[in-house]
Amino acid sequence: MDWNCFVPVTRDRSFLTWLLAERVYGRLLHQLLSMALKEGLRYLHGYKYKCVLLMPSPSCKTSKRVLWWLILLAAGLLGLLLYGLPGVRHLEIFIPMGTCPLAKMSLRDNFTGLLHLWARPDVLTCTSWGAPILWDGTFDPDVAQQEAIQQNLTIGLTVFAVGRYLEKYLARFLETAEQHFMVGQRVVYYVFTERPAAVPRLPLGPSRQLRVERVQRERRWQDVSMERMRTLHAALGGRLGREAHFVFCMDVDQHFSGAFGPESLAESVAQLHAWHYHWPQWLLPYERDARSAAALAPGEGDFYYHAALFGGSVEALRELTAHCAQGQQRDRTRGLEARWHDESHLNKYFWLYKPAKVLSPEFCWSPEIGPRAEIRHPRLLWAPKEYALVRD
Ligand code: UD2
Repeated sequence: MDWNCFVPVTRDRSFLTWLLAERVYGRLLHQLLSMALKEGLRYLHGYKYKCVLLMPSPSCKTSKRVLWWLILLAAGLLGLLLYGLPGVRHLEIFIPMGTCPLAKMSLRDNFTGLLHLWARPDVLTCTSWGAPILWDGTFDPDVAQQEAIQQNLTIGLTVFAVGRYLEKYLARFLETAEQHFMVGQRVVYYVFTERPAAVPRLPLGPSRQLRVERVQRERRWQDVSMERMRTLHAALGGRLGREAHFVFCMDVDQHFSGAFGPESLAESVAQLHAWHYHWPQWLLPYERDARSAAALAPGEGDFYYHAALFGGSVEALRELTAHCAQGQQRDRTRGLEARWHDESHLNKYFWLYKPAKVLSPEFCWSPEIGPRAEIRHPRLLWAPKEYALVRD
């Protein structure tokens, strides 16, 4: 059984397993919630006595802050309990993302030139190692467009559509990529599937090509997802690597909704996961089993990155895919499988080898979360997850 953002997700269809998970989960949350409430009431009582009835002192300020944290904690736990209510989930926007210490300094980007990191004081616009986090308003898309044309680039976009994912998602993914992905640039799509004949032949814009590569169909969806690393590694060492300068690797169950241009290019590019970008590090769903090659120890990890979108130069991606494929293979020989499969290995890789550019969740947003003021211009949207329909 897997856990998706604290919600147990059964991969098998056993009702008993599901029921057990529901009970364990429910009990755990119930205990946490009552602990938070009890602590909160105790504090409230002490606070009222000390700071309202007696003389207010400087320690009252601290108490007030602790009280607020407890209220937020209780509300957060309640949010988890009522996970289905998007309104409750919005409380997480009160968890601060931190501010960019470089915001007043000039951070330059190969494609956009000077970045306006201070233009978005509401969000974190750079990492601790000095990489930009791209949010709408921090870059000039026209400058990036001109720079990419001058460099005469070819940009690859890879996507896997195996089994029912092909009929369900591929056409919309490609149609919308034609409207929004690297418009005005030379693009080569690489579709990996076990049924090349079923790939829709769409009319493509000038300087845009579609190549279809046959892959073997793995029996388990987890293996389809993980095998992508090995297949991509081979493809990057072959024709894809020869014809593209930069490549993006994406999941197929999403569609473009806004301009996704060369401002997103860099030596290595990681995507902040829409469901986790406000969460504190200790809550992030990294692989924690120390025996796994994907494991991150407590205290490790910068952000939680999304495997539905990563990219970079051909050389950088060759290294990334080799690292992840080797990690997955090592786990397999030990009888292990990382919690979030290829995504766990990707997160380990980006912890060890920091990405040169990070894309904000605006670049890959889940509409299920609902609208947020800080998500001004979503460029890629997740399709609703219909696992029962597309997975075996
Ligand atoms: C999450 C990640 C995904 C990957 C996966 C691993 C999201 C949006 N994505 O996806 O990047 O890390 O977890 O657990 O959270 N595919 C097929 N046929 C299959 C199975 C998968 O073509 O039978 C391809 C397809 O491109 C799909 C991708 O693999 O989009 C990832 O699989 P998924 O979307 O079912 O996994 P999901 O949504 O849990």
